[in-house]
Amino acid sequence: MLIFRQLSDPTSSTYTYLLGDRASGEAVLIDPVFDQALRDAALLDELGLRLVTAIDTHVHADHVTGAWLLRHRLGCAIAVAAAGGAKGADRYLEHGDRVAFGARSLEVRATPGHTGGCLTLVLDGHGMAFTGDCLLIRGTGRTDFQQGDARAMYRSVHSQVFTLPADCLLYPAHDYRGLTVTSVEEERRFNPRLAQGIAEDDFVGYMSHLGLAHPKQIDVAVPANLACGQPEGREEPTIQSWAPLTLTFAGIHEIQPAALEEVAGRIQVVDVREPEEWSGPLGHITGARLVPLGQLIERAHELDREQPTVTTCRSGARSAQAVVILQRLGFTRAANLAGGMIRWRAAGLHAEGGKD
Ligand SMILES: N[C@@H](CCC(=O)N[C@@H](CS)C(=O)NCC(=O)O)C(=O)O
Ligand SMILES: [Fe+2]
Repeated sequence: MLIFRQLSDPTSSTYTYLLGDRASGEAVLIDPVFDQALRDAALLDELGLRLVTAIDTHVHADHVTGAWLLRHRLGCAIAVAAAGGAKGADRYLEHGDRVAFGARSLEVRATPGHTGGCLTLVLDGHGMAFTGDCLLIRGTGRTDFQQGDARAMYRSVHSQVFTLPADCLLYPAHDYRGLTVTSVEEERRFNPRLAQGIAEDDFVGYMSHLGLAHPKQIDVAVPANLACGQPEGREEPTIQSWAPLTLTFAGIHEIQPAALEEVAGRIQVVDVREPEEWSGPLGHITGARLVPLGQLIERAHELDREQPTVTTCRSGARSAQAVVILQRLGFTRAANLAGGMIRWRAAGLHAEGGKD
């Protein structure tokens, strides 16, 4: 079974694609974004997938790739186009290569035009292709920087993309209107730059009059991406380090019961249940402070913003919302007790007033 997720980076309108093979648990990410790498790692973890390769369709001009950061954290390989000029990858892809994940694989097609090293990745079976910034939905990538070449793009699309089956789904690296997917048939008929009947010279004329401003991040992004996204002084997104925490795909820092027990004496624990639950059979954690969720905003001044804070409740749901509220109020180090008091007790940990 194929696992497929389309993820977005709203700042740069970039799509990142996760493809996983359920049987083997192996996965690849296409065009991960530096600022979203922890989110992507959390999703892989929650889906029980192991990232084998991070692939960039090209040297991006508008955002920094997450490839280096994902390799650093998860130990995956980095694959880039040999023709792209980036250094520090583990694989340099050529036209016709395959990138495997479990029993599945992506076929590499060279589709220069937006940059000299642009790749389109075609899933085995030809039901899906990832066109990078070559063919976009009812558009194309621009061809006015980074070895851009409108003639090369026209030929790339006609020879490598429009030759795929009509119902092959096409997923671009960007969409600036929030559109998510198209198909070969749709683009052959309706792409305003490339539909049937539009000649190469017409396309070149169209592309020379786009009048787009340069991407805002180009001076930072291109040098960083030529090093596969190695930070070199740029701030690295990190998981808070005051305790062994994990970050969920929902965006909440979490701590497991055994880890909380280790640090409980040094941090503040806030129990956001109602008073009758606090004195009920699950009991409460020694030293915790009771602040019901409904009173958290008005009573936040009773808490120390500078101290790491763990929130808890019965199951870990209300306390996850408590973390969100505390963060909004300026608590920069806040995490949720995963599974709440139920998991705490199931782990055999002590609770004041708890009944067996
Ligand atoms: N406003 C965006 C521009 C991004 C941009 O130029 N994107 C390139 C892909 S890297 C492109 O081909 N855009 C096509 C278009 O905007 O129609 C930014 O500053 O990042
Ligand atoms: Fe691009």
